[in-house]
Amino acid sequence: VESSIPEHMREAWKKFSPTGFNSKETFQKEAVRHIETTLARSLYNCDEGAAYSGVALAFRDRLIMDWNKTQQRQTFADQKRIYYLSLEFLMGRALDNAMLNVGLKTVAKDGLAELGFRIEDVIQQEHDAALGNGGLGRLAACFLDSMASLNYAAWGYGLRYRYGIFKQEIENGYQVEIPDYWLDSNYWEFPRYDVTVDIQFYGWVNKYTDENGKQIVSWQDGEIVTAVAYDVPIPGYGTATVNNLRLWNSKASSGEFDFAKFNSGEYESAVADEQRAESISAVLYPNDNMERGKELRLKQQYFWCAASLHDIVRRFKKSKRPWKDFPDQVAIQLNDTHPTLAIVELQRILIDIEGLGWDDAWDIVTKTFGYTNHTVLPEALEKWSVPLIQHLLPRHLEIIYEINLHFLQQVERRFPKDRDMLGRVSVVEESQPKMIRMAYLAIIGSHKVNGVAELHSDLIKTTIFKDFVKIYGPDKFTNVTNGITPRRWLHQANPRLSELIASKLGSYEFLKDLTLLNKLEGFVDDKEFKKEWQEIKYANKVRLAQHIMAATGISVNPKALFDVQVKRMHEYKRQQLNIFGVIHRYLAIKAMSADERKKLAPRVSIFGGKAAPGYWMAKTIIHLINKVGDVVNNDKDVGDLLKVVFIPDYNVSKAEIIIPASDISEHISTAGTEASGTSNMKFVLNGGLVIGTLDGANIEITREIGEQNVFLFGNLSEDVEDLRHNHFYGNHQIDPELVKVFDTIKSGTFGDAGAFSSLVGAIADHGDYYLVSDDFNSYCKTQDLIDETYKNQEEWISKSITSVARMGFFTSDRCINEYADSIWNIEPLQVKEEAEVRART
Ligand code: C3B
Repeated sequence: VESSIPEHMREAWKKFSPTGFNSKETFQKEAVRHIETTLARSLYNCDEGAAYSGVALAFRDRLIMDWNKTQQRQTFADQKRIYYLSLEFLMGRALDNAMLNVGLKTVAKDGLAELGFRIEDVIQQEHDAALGNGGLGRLAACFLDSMASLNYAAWGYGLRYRYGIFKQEIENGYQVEIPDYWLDSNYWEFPRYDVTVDIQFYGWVNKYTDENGKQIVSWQDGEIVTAVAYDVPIPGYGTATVNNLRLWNSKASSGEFDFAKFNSGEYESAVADEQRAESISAVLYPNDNMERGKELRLKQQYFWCAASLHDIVRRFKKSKRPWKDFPDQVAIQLNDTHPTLAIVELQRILIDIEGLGWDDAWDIVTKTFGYTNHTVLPEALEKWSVPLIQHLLPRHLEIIYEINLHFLQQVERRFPKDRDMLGRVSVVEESQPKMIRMAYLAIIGSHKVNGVAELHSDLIKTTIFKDFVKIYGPDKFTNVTNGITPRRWLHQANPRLSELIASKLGSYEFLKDLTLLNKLEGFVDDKEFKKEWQEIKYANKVRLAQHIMAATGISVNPKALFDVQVKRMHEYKRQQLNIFGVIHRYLAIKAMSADERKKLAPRVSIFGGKAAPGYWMAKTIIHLINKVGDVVNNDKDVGDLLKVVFIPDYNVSKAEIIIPASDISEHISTAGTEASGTSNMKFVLNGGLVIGTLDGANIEITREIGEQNVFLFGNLSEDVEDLRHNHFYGNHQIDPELVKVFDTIKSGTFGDAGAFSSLVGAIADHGDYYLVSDDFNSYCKTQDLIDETYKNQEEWISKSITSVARMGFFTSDRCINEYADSIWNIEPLQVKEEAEVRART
């Protein structure tokens, strides 16, 4: 408040507040001004990169004006806020989204054309913001979009990695990782050098009684690293709300950078200290569904949790409310267990710094937090070794033990006869070394725990968290099925389809209320409409074919059936099942007569996805896909009937090209392993059909769009355990068709067979944990059914339209409203009418 301009001077100020642009001319004026002054370029020296920069800066100005007003409005309203803590925000590009959300894309398009640029080319200059691995990170980005679009007062908190997820290149069929330095020409962040938090590590715990006889606990010495805030504006669609994503950057605290050392000539060692501090936010860990227990990762987690909580507490304290009001003002959502230390940190702040009693503090903590679980895979469930936490965060370890003690006492009172229960649910795993089970800590410290699709939410209740359901009762556990933002994943990725839909529904209102799509069902028999629908798919396939040519040199026929599997490479997602199916198809084609070949629908099998750099098996699958491609694509017998493509460096902006171009996409995880999946929703929303197992959100998609519109196959999740058991203790027979595929690989058809022996061996000799062999037959049969169905284009298009019409449920807007209702207990903050109404183009 001290920093605000005195009342009587505000008129002078307001006179000069920027008003932004809303016409072609004013847009051009702003863009050219930025190009000539901010960037020091001229009309003799302006390439597409400079044009992008100028346009981005102009739109950034626009956003930040609304951002300022939103922040004022939210401060003034003094209502509850949502804080979404996520180590990953996979945002992709920002410019197109900003143009769309402020409703000025047409203005920019026309303005740019007059200045000599095509808007598509300019948009493509932007480097993806790739601060995430896959589904979990992209979900966080969709949530930010929905929270702003629905006018919730919401902040995202994350880390400002200097290097996002690595760039993938393919060399001789192998994945090669290239660092993704993305911060040059990033116009979408505002450094707040004045918003800093000092974060402590290491040191020791001092306990003493002060002069008033009070017990004091103080965490002393150790090392201090400073967190500096970088703010990223998050515009809502069709609203003036612009929320904030705050990313923390680590730097040496001024105390840490040792000037004495520096002056005394120990320059290198002073710089080394500085670099050590900066390394905390240097790089995103590239593992998806896999935790590796590295000390630097734990440092990242604490650094980010502590900085965020400090910020949240600082904001709350400005309101001068009593502490018991904290949960009425603050809802913190934990995106998986990565931010679980925030629970411990809030308890520490309340008892050690603010002087609350344990029980009062703990009551506040548990009312504040909600925890979302995103996986049941054992290798992804976080555990941290006790010695490591002891070393890095000695006070937090004490608090964790105390939380556990209180919890176990409560369990013992409720289940006095069940001694095993205590060992099973203890936060401390009695291993060597002892480990802290972060998911258990997250459950104990939260008032709600949710899974991300119905099957997944049921599974966590009956498997990994079964005991906790007994202890807390079923109401603590809930489901919120994931969703996606239709702004990016329909309108932005597939503008022509969006336009066609709008022409039938009369407006773009469906982008705000996706259930309106159901009106499309009225047009499934409209010949003209169906023709346009088909043409748009074809145009999207032509666009993808061009990208494939540019990226890989492979020529594909856009009239062929495009069969796509793009997602992180993981054994449980079973890209190996897909490529084995492709080999099976290749063998079948080779064995066909010329006549039979004529009847087959040509197909392009398209793969994309990154493997974690240390995940050998996933890398082997990439290698096999590429080697199969080399052989199949150059086989004269095959021609256009089958092409196999691996698109390198799958990311958000490539997804926007790939997804609208698919006829069939594959979501074929072993039943019970894929918590939800979200690309399945994106593909169907863009008029693609899916082949899938009864896993994750596939089940709910099927329920919504109808079984006749989905190609389902494979074993059910309830049978997986028995099947696995049989592989080890029964007589494990590999499917004979799969044996032929293996024999082909072993014969060296795709190069050195030794390169693939571990992949084949995992199935043939080591128990086939992911049930590839069990599902192979029904997978291949279902693929044959797809070929048949595709031949009847009329029927195919009807399925496509009907499916899109029934996808309303899967918007992240619905999902966020459910969180708001059942977990956060928060209402939107309405924006005044005049600001609300915006041109939507
Ligand atoms: C993913 C899951 O694997 C997906 O099924 C799910 O749709 C998304 O989260 C979003 O809920 N996930 C991930 O990307 N990374 C993890 N560490 C755990 C789950």
